[in-house]
Amino acid sequence: MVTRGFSGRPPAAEIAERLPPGQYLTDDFPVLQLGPTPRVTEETWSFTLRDGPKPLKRWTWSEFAKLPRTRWKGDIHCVTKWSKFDTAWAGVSVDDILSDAGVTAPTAFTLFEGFDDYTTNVPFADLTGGKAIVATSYEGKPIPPDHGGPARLLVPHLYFWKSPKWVKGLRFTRKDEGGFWELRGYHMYGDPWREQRFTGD
Ligand SMILES: Nc1nc2c(c(=O)[nH]1)N[C@H]1C(S)=C(S)[C@@H](COP(=O)(O)O)O[C@H]1N2
Ligand SMILES: [Mo]
Repeated sequence: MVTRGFSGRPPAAEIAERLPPGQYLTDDFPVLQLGPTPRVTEETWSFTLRDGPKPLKRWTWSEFAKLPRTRWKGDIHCVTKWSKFDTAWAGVSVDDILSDAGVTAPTAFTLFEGFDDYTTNVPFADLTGGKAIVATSYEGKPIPPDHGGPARLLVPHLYFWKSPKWVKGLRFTRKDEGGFWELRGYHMYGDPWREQRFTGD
């Protein structure tokens, strides 16, 4: 009989199949960020949807908590080459955020912002159909501050730098504008399966 044993690791063949090129599997959850963890609480957190500079709608924590919840469980892939399997998140899908605002996407491009002023761009097409959520829980508990709590974006089909921690807003942009890492040599799209790590990959 084949069991997963105590480590919870899938068999080697399955690991190989689920790992994008150049990645290795870790059971840890490394913390990677530009600066110190900003102090953001449920009281000070809010999320703002903008069209360029123009605010379309803003939610406080308690307003956000009333939106429909979406769960997602799956694998995440960091450009520094670690991947983690079967991570479980819950939050509000970008679809539900837009529909609560009564907004249809005004452009095809977006830029997300964190409370630490980190930014990253994601095409709007990559946010729809449940492909992206503003997560407020991890493994059934509030997200720890080091991993972006109280709320972080999760766009798990792209490298993890595309998932801003302490997320404070989504801004539609006229054209595809690079964020922090994209302006410093990282790929504008960041598909782990096509190994789009750096500009030109
Ligand atoms: N706000 C913010 N979000 C961020 C970052 C950051 O510096 N600030 N770093 C990114 C990078 S490069 C990675 S790999 C992941 C790491 O998330 P983790 O610390 O939860 O593993 O967060 C991403 N989101
Ligand atoms: Mo990263």
